[in-house]
Amino acid sequence: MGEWYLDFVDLGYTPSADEVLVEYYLEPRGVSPEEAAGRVASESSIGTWTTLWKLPEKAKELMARVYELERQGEGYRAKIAYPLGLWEEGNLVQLFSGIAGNIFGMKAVGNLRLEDFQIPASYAENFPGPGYGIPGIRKLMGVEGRPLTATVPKPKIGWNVDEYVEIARELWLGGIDLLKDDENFTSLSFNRFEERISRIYRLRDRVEQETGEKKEYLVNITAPFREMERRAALVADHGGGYVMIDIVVAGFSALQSMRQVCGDLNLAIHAHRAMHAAFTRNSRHGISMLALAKAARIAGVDQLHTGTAIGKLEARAEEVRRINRSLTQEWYFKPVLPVSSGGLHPGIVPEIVEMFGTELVIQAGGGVMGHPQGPGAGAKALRQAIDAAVHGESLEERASKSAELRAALDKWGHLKPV
Ligand code: CAP
Ligand code: MG
Repeated sequence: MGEWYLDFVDLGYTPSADEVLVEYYLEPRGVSPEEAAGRVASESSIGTWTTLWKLPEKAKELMARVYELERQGEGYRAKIAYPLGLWEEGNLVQLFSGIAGNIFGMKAVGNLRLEDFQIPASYAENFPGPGYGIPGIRKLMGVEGRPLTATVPKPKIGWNVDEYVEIARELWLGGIDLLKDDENFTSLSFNRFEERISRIYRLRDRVEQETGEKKEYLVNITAPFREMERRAALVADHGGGYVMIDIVVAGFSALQSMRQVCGDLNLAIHAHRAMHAAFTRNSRHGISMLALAKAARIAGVDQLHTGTAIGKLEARAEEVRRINRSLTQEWYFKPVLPVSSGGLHPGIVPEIVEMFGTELVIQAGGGVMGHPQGPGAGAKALRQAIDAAVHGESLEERASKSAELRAALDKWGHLKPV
């Protein structure tokens, strides 16, 4: 049949220290596991469906190689080594065009998932990584020993600027560190970006003076690239410290460019991952959140949503812990601060701290804005719950001294939203 896929399989091969190593889960369809893995290696490196008239010497050096193939569940775990020469220096977009491109559509695999990848130092050195990282964020906010708190003024869209500013004032005075726009809230007819940030940052400066605490705004600048560039400059002009970018919908190209823009403007990047579950959720097909988290750290975000395991959105605790470790453990780049968000409220804060520790941002939108006594009380209840969790005090014990926490527990108890 003139095929050469098995030329990309060498199960006795030991990868060199200078190769990109990728782990896939795959389910062969109509071909042997070796051929299915060989097709993945071929299509993601130099090959196509047939042998060719001529193969330049360079191409032979750049062939990817399947070096491990083991049964796993309904399919196989394949490990593939990619020579460094395949990859353009500093171009994360091109890396994913290769290791996460055409291969997902191949007929020879019924399912295919990119589970994890490793890069050599010679590849990593071409990327800036996070500008702030956890140490920079902790220094910026002046907060140690507890999770940072964030709140989205829910409903996620609908407040005008006056209303948004008033809610922000109550949240910040109630003890929330980071005001956060929602992922789909950018600049709308009734709440334009320019007016909102001008008013919010003036308020922020007043509240900082009033409380003596650092306050910041995770302002959503997600838009076409040139507009993101303009919005980031406006944020910097107003003395902002962060921007928020929906990194999946924006894409790696925009993210890498915005990392340069934000580096020049000294802005931290809060990465929202809206749309990730379109490809991370299915354990047999797509791209793992672990791989997306590593890519985000390489691209240089400072904070990244990674899930709660007990909130309203799908994720297993061990998987979230593994993702958080991939963000914070020693690597080529500064550590990235995980963000736990999605269905959180004061009644389940101790479990979040128990599972994920305090090197974290805890975002509660509905869990603060749904407090019966309003945003300020909701903010206080969240901080009271965090303080109790950090100091090993039970919520009930703390609630006996904190009316706002009592009211939150009366409404939600220890409910795990679904
Ligand atoms: C949470 C949230 C976040 C999700 C994103 C929302 O609001 O603002 O976008 O946490 O999911 O819009 O649902 P609530 P993840 O606090 O009201 O649930 O963090 O898993 O990426
Ligand atoms: Mg949201």
